[in-house]
Amino acid sequence: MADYFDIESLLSTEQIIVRDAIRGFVDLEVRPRIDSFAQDHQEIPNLMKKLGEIGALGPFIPQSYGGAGLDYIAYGLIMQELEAGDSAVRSAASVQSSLVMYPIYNFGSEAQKRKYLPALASGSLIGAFGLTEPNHGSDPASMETRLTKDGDGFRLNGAKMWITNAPICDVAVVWARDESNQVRGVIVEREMKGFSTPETLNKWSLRASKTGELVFDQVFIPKENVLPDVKSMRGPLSCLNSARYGISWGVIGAAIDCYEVALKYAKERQQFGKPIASFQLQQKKLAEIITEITKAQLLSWRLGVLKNEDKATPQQISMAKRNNVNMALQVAREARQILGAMGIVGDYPIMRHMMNLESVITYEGTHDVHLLITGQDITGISAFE
Ligand code: TGC
Ligand code: FAD
Repeated sequence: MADYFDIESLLSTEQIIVRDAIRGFVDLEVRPRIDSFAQDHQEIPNLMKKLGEIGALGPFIPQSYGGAGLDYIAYGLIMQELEAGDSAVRSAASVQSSLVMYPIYNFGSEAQKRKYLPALASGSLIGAFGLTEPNHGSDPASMETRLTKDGDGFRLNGAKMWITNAPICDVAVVWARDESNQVRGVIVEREMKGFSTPETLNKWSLRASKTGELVFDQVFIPKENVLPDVKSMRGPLSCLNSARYGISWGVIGAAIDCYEVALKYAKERQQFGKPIASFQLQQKKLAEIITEITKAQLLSWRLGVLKNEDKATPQQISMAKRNNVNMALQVAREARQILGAMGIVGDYPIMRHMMNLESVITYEGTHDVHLLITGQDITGISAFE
């Protein structure tokens, strides 16, 4: 994979071994068939179990709970390799790891950790994360989903929308306001009465990932399924920090895939009796692409070092997510042009990456929201209030 500034020499042997193992998995299990699954609007069969087998689920969770006990740079590299295959594959791993396992590990009881984490790490349980609602996307603090006391437990009412893996999830970590208006996290299980998960169809993006709603109609939640250790927006927003960090790495994989395909094509495709790579306009595109990829790699690597030292701020993570996703989307657009008409067909991955990245630039905080987070950080004035 493209590595213009020799980032590899900054990696440990363990990080390289992990990266290469995931790369091998993507070459074998994703690249040969992802186009047909995406065209058919289907996820790769048994994807979560396969991701569990290669240690891609909850890699930063300690081994005692079924995780791999890896550091955050290794987690980033896993996301990079998976997203080089398809953003849907990275999405599956990042939701399971950062949005389902992370909150159970950080805010759950010992019993919840023992019950759910090993099964989520192996992929025998599929998790979903419910924060966004039909009326509240960028402003999740205004959520309407409610948790009210009922005997020895609670009743959950409301709906979440645009939820990755909702139609196929076994469990969902769902955020709701309780009667004291505090934000609580609950673990909803598939078989709970009153819980349904209608699928959202006709997407032009992330077609190899299932998306849907989580609907709660008087769902009884036993008190054992409430996360005990968080009672504010800090809960869901901390999960987002972990997922956004992974996305900042993941999209580099998608961008490199587009770049490598475009570079090879430009050297082979002849027009006016010469390879199109010999034309200055095409060289400008390719040179700018590798420059932007390199800047993004350095940003994510440095963020990973800070994260391993527990020093990465949410605002730094926002900057990296925003910059790198936008970079990857621009790279995909430029790379697709280098392929001319060939760029629009599924024989090449670029158009699929481009369409996926339109979701990635929207979810986990939109491009605009992350800019405003930086704006707030540097001015001390919130544009949200
Ligand atoms: P604000 O008043 O600033 O803060 C409320 C409380 O939260 C704390 N906090 C954070 N804690 C940890 N990490 C962060 N990044 C945090 N940001 C804020 C804050 O300290 C405070 O704590 P406390 O204890 O004092 O109460 O919050 P706000 O309501 O004004 O919102 C700020 C804003 C707009 C930045 C936030 O709402 C936001 O990030 N909105 C974007 C929503 C979003 O990203 N949704 C993502 C949904 S999940 C998803 O998209 C999954 S896609 C998965 C896939 O397929 O890969
Ligand atoms: P809105 O918040 O309505 O925003 C619309 C536009 O207004 C955007 O351009 C936005 O930047 C802009 N805007 C909003 N507020 C401001 C402001 N203050 N200043 C300036 N501009 C503003 N959510 C989950 O909880 N779990 C999931 O698993 C999940 N998976 C997803 C999978 C896919 C494929 C997609 C597309 C989304 C997913 N989401 C998930 C939801 C995602 O997080 C939201 O779509 C996102 O947070 C934006 O919310 P919204 O779509 O309601 O847009």
